[in-house]
Amino acid sequence: MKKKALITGVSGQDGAYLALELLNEGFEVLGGLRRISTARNLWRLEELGILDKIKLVPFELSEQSQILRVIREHRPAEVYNLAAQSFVGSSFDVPLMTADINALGTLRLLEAIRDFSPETRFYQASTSEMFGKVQEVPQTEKTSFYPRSPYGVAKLFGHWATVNYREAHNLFACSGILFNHESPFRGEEFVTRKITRSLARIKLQKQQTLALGNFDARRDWGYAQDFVKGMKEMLRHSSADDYVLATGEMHTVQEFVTAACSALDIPIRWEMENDQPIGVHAKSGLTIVRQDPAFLRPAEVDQLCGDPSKARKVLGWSHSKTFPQLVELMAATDYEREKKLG
Ligand code: NAP
Ligand code: G4F
Repeated sequence: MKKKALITGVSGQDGAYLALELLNEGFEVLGGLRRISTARNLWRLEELGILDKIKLVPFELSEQSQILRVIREHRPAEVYNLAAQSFVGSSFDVPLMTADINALGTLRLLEAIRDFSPETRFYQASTSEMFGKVQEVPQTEKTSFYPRSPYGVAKLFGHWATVNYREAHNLFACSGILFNHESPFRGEEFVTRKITRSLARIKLQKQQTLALGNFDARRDWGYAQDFVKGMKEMLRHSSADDYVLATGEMHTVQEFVTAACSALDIPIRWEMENDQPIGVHAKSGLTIVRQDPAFLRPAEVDQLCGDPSKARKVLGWSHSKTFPQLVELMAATDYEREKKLG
C-alpha cells in the first residue's frame, strides 16, 4: 500500500511543488483544500499536470471538525502544514484571522495528530519573519526571535507549539524556519512576482509604472523547489529537529528590480525624487518604477539573511539556483505568460 502524505495548503506555491515531489516518490498525496478555493486557485497544480493525481480533501484550518476527520480517516505517514494566511502585509489588516489560522490552526492540527495519529511525522512551515528585527546576522536556529507583524507573531506560536508537542508528547514534529523562497508560482502580491510580472507588462506596453513600498528592504531570496526538498529531508531524518533553510545571501528590493530589468532587457536608470528612488527608462525617459507609500508596512523587517549550516551538515541540503538565475527564470516566465495573454 502507498504511504500517505497530507499537504495542507496544497494550492499554494510550496504545496504544488511539494505535491509533485511526493508523487514522484510514490506517495498517495492528500491535498488539503479550503472551501473558499476556487478552480482559479488550482492553476499551479494544473500547470504541473498533477491535479488529477492528488486526492483533494476538504480542509480549513479554522475548522477543527474537518481537521479531525482527515487525520482520523487517513492517519497519514507525513503531514506538511503549509496552509496559512501567508501575506505579511495583510496580517496588519486581519490580525485575528491571521492568528486563528497560523497559530491556533497549527495547534488544532497538532492536537488531532496527538489524539488520532501519533505516528505521523509533522512538518510546520515556520518562517524567517519570526526573526523580524534581527538580533544577529546571519540568523541561525539559535538566534532570538523578534517578530514585527501579526503574521510573525502567529507563526512564532506555531513554531513553539511544534517544539512543545515534540518535547511534551513525543511527536515527530519538525519546524522548518524558511527564508523567502520564490518561483514563477509565487503569488502576485509578493514583491518578487509583483516586480517580474509588472516589468514584463511594462515591456509589452500593457502597464506604465510599477509602484512599490520599501526599496531598501533586504531579503535572502531562494528558489522554492529547492526549499520543498528540504522540508521532506527534515521528515526523513532519524530524529525530529528544527532547521533554517536559506541561501545566505541578501539583496535589496531595488537590486531585485535592477536584476529583473536586466533579464528583460529593459534599460533602467535610477534617480532620486523627493528623497526616494525612481526608475527611469533610459531610452524613453519615462518613469517606470516609483514609490507608493500605500505599500509601506506599519512595522518593517529591514533585513533577513539565514545561515543554513545545520541543514547542510545534518540533512545534506543546499540551494541550487543563484539570485540572477532565480530572477531570470521568474522574469522570463512572466514575459511568456503576458505575451500569451495578449
Ligand atoms: P501561499 O502560496 O500563499 O499558499 C498558502 C496556502 O494556504 C494556499 O493553498 C491557501 O489556500 C492556503 N490557506 C490559506 N488560508 C487557509 C485556511 N484558513 N485553511 C486552509 N488553507 C488555507 O504560501 P507559500 O508561499 O506556498 O508558503 C507555504 C507556507 O510556508 C505558508 O505557511 C507560509 O506562511 C510559509 N512560508 C513561506 C515562505 C515563502 O517565502 N514562500 C517562507 C517561510 C514560510 P487558497 O488557495 O485557498 O488561498
Ligand atoms: O514579498 P514580500 O511581501 O515578502 P515578506 O514580507 O518577506 O514575506 C514572505 O516571506 C516570509 C519569509 O521571510 C514568509 F514567511 C511570508 O509568508 C512571505 O512568503 O515582501 C518582501 C519585502 C518586504 O520588506 C516588503 O516591505 O519587500 C518589501 N516591499 C517593497 N515594496 C514590498 C513592496 N512587498 C510587497 N509585497 N509589495 C510591495 O509593493
